[in-house]
Amino acid sequence: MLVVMSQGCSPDCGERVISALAAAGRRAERIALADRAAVRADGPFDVALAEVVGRLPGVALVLPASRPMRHVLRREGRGATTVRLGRHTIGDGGFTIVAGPCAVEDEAGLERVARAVAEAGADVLRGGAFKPRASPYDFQGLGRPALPLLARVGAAVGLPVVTEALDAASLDEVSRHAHMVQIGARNMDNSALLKHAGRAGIPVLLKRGMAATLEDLLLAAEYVLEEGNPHVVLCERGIRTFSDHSRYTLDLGIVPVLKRVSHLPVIVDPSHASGAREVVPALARAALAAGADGVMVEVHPDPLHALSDGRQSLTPEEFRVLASDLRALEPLLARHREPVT
Ligand SMILES: [Mn+2]
Repeated sequence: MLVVMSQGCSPDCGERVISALAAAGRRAERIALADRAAVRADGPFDVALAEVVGRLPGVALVLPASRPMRHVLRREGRGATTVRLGRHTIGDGGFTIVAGPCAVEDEAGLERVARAVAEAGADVLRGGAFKPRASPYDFQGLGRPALPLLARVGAAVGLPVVTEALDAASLDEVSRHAHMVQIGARNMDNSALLKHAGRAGIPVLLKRGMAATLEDLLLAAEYVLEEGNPHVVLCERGIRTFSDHSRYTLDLGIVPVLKRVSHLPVIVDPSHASGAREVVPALARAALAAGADGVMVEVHPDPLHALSDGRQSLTPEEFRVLASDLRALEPLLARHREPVT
């Protein structure tokens, strides 16, 4: 458990936290974060104890984490981080809709989807060039040739582009053609790639690993920020549980917690989480209600014949309905996305 103190709180406040933890049988020690003090306690996270400690004077946050974080935690007196992609900004209180095919398959198909999602009100175009697939025998993406294609089509429909990189070489390629690089769930704990993205300076869409805790995800983002790149958007995309009715379990519960403890924008990917087209709109609407800064949704002109993830891809018409529902709900739920101070 990590108890983050307010900036400039007196040493007495820290002592009171340590005493309260000691009374609950926890060994605790004072540690220094970048701009303030914190107390780290041994043992598992305890919700009731966190509530008791959270009410003590001078306590800013109580986190289910034990390792220090210098950059990703919410900072007093400073607003939430916004990430700019071309003319669009993520995390400014608006709701960002990222949409497009799982993979770029060919120019004509990409152009059809891009036009459809742009007309339906999407803010950002997605499309995979390098695909990290579960099987080496599955379609691996078009690779490098897909990048200029994405850039051309994005510019033609007026949308910034996000696409995934798998390693340092593909990240450099992506940086030359896209507005944002995605680091996928399978690469979330690839610290070399995270550092490389940090040094590259390009905005990063960081997806939560399928077995990553809140602390794991925040520490992964910490790698990018530590290298001097503050343009990070976190993405919940479903975790592995015992559930057998969907591909993964969308952990919407992490959204309000991330928004409370971190200044980074948070978006939700209901497509990869559910793996099922008919479930995606409900989860996307729920993500908006949970306070996410946006969603990322897969759309394909002919899902039955998609080379990857067709089962979870919306048709352009289904996406048009979803986008219009989200835009209608957005003003009702806007106050839940306002930066917490
Ligand atoms: Mn996909």
